[in-house]
This record gives sequence, structure tokens and C-alpha cells, in this order.
Amino acid sequence: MKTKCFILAAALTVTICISSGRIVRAKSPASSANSTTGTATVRGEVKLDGRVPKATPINMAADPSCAKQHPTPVLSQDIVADAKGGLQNVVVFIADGGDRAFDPPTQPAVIEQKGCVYKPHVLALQANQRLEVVNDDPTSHNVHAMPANSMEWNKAEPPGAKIDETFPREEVAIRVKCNVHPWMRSYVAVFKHPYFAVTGKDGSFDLANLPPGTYTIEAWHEKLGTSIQRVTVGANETKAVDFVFKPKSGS
Ligand SMILES: [Cu+2]
Repeated sequence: MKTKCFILAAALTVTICISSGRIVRAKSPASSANSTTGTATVRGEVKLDGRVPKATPINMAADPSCAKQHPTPVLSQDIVADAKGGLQNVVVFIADGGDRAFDPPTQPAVIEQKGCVYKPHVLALQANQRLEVVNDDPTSHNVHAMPANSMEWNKAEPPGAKIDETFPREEVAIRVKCNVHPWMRSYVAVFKHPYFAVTGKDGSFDLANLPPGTYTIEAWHEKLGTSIQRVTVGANETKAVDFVFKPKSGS
């Protein structure tokens, strides 16, 4: 009898949990059931409207092992835009993603240190997704992540080593620097949902697999700030949303 009661109680608990889960998910379009397999898409371009600031050459003379890997100086990556104004390294994401926790992808996100430069310069990943930082240089780096919402960490990394870390909480974006080479900086954006992208060389982005709904889409750039747009997208629909940033005076 006791066993039967226990099974009944367990079944009831599971039923209640499942139904309450549905209620929570229904609160937000981005957190409805099967949201990772939604069929709506928001895509577009991020443009820089105005003169592209001239990139400055980075002086790596402080570490000859870095400098000698580059026949011509590496340029700063603060603002990178193509000839048509396509703005690279912009994080575009759903800003009202709801409260649902998504399982992180099993594949790690990877930052490579090669030629004493972080590749990529801007990376986005999910909360609790593994972040691997690899060192392909013949010199030691020191990777120092400075989040506001997660624990700060600061790790020396000899040649050939690998750092394996996670960030448990959402944040746009965490500054990462190297304590050995002051020119080395990157940004890591962390999301509790999978609806984010980082613009490529032409400034384009693609937010796929969205459930139908109305969303606030935010674009973040390390120097140019943020821009927000609202968009409503239906099932199997693709909507175009473009963002325009203007160069700030002095940048
Ligand atoms: Cu370094």
C-alpha cells in the first residue's frame, strides 16, 4: 500500500511539474514549448552610417614572439566595417527571452589565442556552455575574465595549454583581457537562451528557430553601444530587421 501511495504521489508531482512548466513557458513567446525548434526567422544587417574610423596598428614589440608572427602589424578591432558599412562583431539577440532555462549545447565555444590576438574578438555562447580558451602561441598568456554577474577568473596559460570555463549567468558582454599583453581584449556575451548571433564580416546576422511571437531584438557593439527594435514574426515567416549605428565623435 505504501509503495502504491508513493508511486501515486510521484506521478502527481510529475504531472504538476509538467503542467506548471507549460504555464511558465506560455508567458513569453520565446519560451513556448518546443521553442528550440520554432520555424520563424529574424535576419538582417548591422550597418555603420558614416566614415569608418581608421583602425590603429597594434604595437607588439613588448613580446617579440608575438611581433614576429605578423609580417605586417595587426590592426585594432574596436570598430570593424566593410566597404559597404557592414559592421562586424555586433552581438544581436532576443532581449526578452523569458525565464525558461535552456540546456546548453554540448559543443564548447572556443576562443583561440594565435599571434597574441583573440579569435574571435567577440564571442557569444549560452550560460553553462563550456568555453575553451586555447593557446596556440609559443608564449604564455594570462586570461582574465571580468564578469559582473558570474565569478571573475584569472588564469595563466602556457603554450599548448587549454582553459575550460563556464559562465552561469546571462551578461552582455564580459570583458576578457590578457594580463601579459595589454593589447589583447575580447568580449564574451552569455545568454540563457539560444537566440543570439554575432555579425560576420558583412554585418549580417540570422536568428533562426524562433517560435512565433513579438520580440525585442537588441544589437550590442563594444564601442557604439546598443540599439533596440521590436518585431513580430509568425510561424514559417522570415522578417528582415536592420540596425544602423553612427560613429561616435572621437571614435
Ligand atoms: Cu597574452
